[in-house]
Parts: sequence; C-alpha cells; structure tokens
Amino acid sequence: MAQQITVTEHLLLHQKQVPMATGRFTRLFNELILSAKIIQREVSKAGLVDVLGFTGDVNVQGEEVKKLDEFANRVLIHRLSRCGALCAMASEENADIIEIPDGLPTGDYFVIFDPLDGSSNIDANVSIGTIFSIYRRKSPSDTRLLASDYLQRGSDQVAAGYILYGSSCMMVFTTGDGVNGFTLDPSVGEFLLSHPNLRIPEQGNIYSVNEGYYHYWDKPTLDVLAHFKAVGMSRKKPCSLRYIGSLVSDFHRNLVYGGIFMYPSDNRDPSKPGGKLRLMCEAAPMAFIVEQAGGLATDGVRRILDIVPEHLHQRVPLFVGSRFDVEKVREIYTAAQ
Ligand code: AHM
Ligand code: MG
Repeated sequence: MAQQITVTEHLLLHQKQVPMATGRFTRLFNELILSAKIIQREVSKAGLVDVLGFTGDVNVQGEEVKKLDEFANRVLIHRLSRCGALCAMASEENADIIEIPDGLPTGDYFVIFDPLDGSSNIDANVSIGTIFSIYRRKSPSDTRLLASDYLQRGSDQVAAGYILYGSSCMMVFTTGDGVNGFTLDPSVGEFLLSHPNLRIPEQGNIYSVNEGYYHYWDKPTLDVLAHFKAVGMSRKKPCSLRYIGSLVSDFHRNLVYGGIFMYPSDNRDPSKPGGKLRLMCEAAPMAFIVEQAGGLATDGVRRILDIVPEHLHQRVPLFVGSRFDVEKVREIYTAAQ
C-alpha cells in the first residue's frame, strides 16, 4: 500500500520546504479540494439526470436546477471567494474578471479555472475535468488590480492542476516542484497520494488529435500528422491514435503512458485563428504540469509558458506531451516558417 498521505498533509509538508507557500495558499488549495469533492458528487450522479430531474427543472426550493458546468462554476466561485487568499478570479464560463465580494477577506493570489472541461461528454458518461491555474499579483495588495496582475505568462504560475472525474476521481497538480497525483478514496472522503513525482515518458506511442478536421489544416500541420502515422521514424511502428475529446482525460492518459495531445489552429472559423483551446485556463496550466513532469508544450513555435496573454480568453494552438514528440512538432513548424 502506498503511503497514505492526504493532499492536505502533502501541502503542509511542502509548505515547510517552500518559503513562498503561506497559510493562505493552503486555504486556497483547501477550497479547491472541497470544490472538487462537491463537483465529483454531482458528476457521479450525471446519469440520473432524467431519473432525479436535474437541468431545467425547478427544485423543491423553487430554484431552477443548473446544468453541471454551471453548477461547477458556481461551486468554485462561491468557495474560492471565501478563502481569503484571492485578489480576484476568472473562469472559462465568465467573460470578465470575477471580483471578491465586498466584506470578504482578500489576498494576493489570482486563480483562473475551467470549471468542467469537456462537459459536452457528460451525457455519454465520459471522463471530464476541472482545470486551475494560480498566479500571484505583481502590484502591491493595497492598490487597484491591474490587467498585468492577471495577464501573466504561464511561467509565472505559482501552481496549476486538474481534477479528473473518471473511473476514479484524481487531483493532479504542481507547485513548481514536480507533479503529484492524488486519488479520492470515497470511503474516507480524502484525496490520497497515489502518483508521487509523476514523470512523462520522453517519447510516447500515442497521438491525440481531432483528425476529423484534417481538411481544415495547413501543410505543416499535415506534416506533423504524417510524422506520427509514419512507420520507422524513431519508432518501430506508427503511433496509436487516442482521442477522447476531453482535454483533461486525453492529457492525463498521455502523461501516464507517454504521447502527445494536439489541438492545432485550423481554417474552420476565421474569428478563431488560434484554434479552440484557451491559453490561460487550458494550455498554460497543462504546459506547467507537463514541463514539471519532464515534457514540453508549444504552440508550434513558441513555448506555451513564454506567451504573455493579451486577454483572459485568448486561444492558442496546443501541442503538449512527451519531450521528443513535442520537439519534433516544433521542428516541423519552425522549418516551415
Ligand atoms: P470546452 O471547454 O467547451 O469543454 O471545450 C474544450 C474541449 C476539450 O476538453 C477538448 O480537448 C476539446 O474541447 C475537444 O474539441 P473538439 O470537439 O473540437 O475535438
Ligand atoms: Mg474548456
């Protein structure tokens, strides 16, 4: 049996070693952990929607019951507002910055999250996830929050992680000192350290991409695909294609087995030249995690963690995973420039 260290114990031990970690950071994390448990409880009942009467229905208190992604968003906003560690927060579901309501204690951290990524998969009982990314504001606490306090490059993240609502519920995160995975033991209601010091294999045998968009891609992207399908590159056989269509699940599988997840830009919608995924609440946290696990993340040319966001919901092409595989992608795009 692995050591039974809870995620909270792990944070407290970690806090002793890392001077930047304060009690406030732990409080922020504790609210994330509690939110994850609450969201997991509802996600596990998703198949009972028609039986118990969920979305669109009016509950006994006369309130309309929210869809799961709206529910997850509300839980996170409610809990995190009260942790006393935040100057503000942002969500994939909200256009603007979410301020901490007057009267509640504040702090220096900023968190941005995707409350329930891959939620279009819920009805098919496919694994989905919550992604979070934490920064520390740069301007003094007693001054007005500036855009530069939250539009920070990914390499400035203090912590990032995800919760995977899968066959088990897992929380995987980094505070810049490696990556650890915790599995929720439902019998005790605690996340226990199950995957200490996760390392992604240097090269994988899996590529994950929505290949249905093939005809929307440019030549370098087609060359990238050809590379992963080719026989005898640096591998003996072509890579396997695995694509769930749920970033947290696809990313997590590749983290454990090795491989590359790709969401390139395409010409489907000229208003979204950067592909579909969002820099701040999807690409940057995954990039921080993968680099801490020994992998890489690029938009094709640039390191994801070096990109300074221009706005909260900026989109970016994403290639993230095993080091050699991502390096190959970068080589192909760079040569095409
Ligand atoms: P969402 O944030 O609206 O859920 O969209 C993000 C999801 C990711 O989980 C997944 O990688 C991607 O969208 C799948 O998109 P597509 O259906 O275009 O392949
Ligand atoms: Mg999302």
